Amino acid sequence: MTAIIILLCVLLITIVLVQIGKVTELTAQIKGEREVLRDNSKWNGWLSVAFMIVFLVGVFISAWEYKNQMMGYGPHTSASAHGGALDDMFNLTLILTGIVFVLCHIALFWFAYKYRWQEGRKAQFIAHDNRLELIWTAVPAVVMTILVVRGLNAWNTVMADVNPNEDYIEIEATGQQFNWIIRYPGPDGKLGARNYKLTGANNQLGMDFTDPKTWDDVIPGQEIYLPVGKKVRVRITAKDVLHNFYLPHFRVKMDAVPGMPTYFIFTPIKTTSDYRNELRKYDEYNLPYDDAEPTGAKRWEKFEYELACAELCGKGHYSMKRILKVVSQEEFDAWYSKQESFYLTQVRGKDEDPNKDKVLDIEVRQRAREFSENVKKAVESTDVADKTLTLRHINFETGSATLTANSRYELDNLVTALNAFPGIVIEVAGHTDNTGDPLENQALSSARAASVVKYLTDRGISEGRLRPRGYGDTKPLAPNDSDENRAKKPQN
Ligand SMILES: [Cu+2]
Repeated sequence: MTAIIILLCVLLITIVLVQIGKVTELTAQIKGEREVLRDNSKWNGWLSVAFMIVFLVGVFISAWEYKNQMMGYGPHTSASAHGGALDDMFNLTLILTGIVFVLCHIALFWFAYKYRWQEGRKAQFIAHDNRLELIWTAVPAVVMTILVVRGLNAWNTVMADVNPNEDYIEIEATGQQFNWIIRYPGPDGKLGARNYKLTGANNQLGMDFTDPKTWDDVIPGQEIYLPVGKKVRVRITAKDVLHNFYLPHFRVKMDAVPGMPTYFIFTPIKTTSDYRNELRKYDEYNLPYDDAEPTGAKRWEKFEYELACAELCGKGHYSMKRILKVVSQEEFDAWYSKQESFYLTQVRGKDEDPNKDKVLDIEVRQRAREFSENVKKAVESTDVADKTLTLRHINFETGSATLTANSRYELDNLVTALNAFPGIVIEVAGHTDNTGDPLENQALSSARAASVVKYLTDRGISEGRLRPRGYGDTKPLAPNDSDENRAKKPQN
């Protein structure tokens, strides 16, 4: 039905147009062709002038109206050190092309008016003019040279790589459908190696955990933090399709290309709260953030820097937005110290951990720190519970009193503690789990306590300070209800 109506409408409009054509022809015949030509020319001329004025006024009004949404105007000044140079380039280009645009626009429509057809006027033809040719070749060439040279200069400054001795932090952004995986180096300041063949459900980046530099790398949650005033080098990669690492407030924009690492270096110069305070001066940012809550937070209070993907990378493209917080160095350090190593929290000890049988340097350091804190507490405390130290990382071969190679780290911590506090005397208590014969377990626990004592005396601790004792399976460290718990064998 709708189709028939549309068809009818088209038919009727065609008939109307044909009829109008016929009427025009008829009037032309009555008035004479010349008369019609003169009228048409006059109308066209005046309409050209009207269009010239209306369009120009419209251009200026809309440019003024939207200037705050355009980069570098109103509230959205650059928040990075290099951004100002890029904004200046855009401004210069805008001014130069703006002048050319206005002149061309006026000339085009003024000429259409001025040289409209008029009775008795003949066109004057100019075949060639060297001076004109020179002017309109030389002027654009000079202007283009200025723009290109300035542009190259800015490009070389913005894209210059960091000097290895410089103070900077390097992070990594990997785009995938549809999110950014951001990786920070751990306290070593270095990002570990990656190998795409290692990519898996629990290792989205394909981090190579045989490289010690990956051990402390951090993959933070939704919010990304950066310290103000510090140079940031972002390594940019992609896993599937083209993405684009885009921080509009910092004038940072770089393609993320699968198989081709790119980078961008920038220095944030305004913290999130600095930027909010700038927005505060503008009326549009003093409107309520949520229209449903007119007395609630204002727009400037809710402002956040955003990381977006500026490549149409698929239908979930929009969801690649992330919040970036630029904070003071102290706030950054506080946030950073709370971040946990991806490897140690997600991968360590699991099947995919290539270092399962090794004790890592960072673990050794961490255990030594924990141990010395516990010893200090035990020495100072009067509570019996505090005086019992569980040596969690000492293990024996199953059913034997032979210490595993990895047990030495904890025992060395104990040697350090005994040397630090020469006055203390300890009871070394051996335990077993409750599988097997209780009598045998009793013997085994005593033997285990003895091998710990031997280890300690071999390292210069006097035997008089050590009281070995076997508790058998009577005092297990963990309830004897699972294989995992049975593996825990404390000494105190
Ligand atoms: Cu994307």
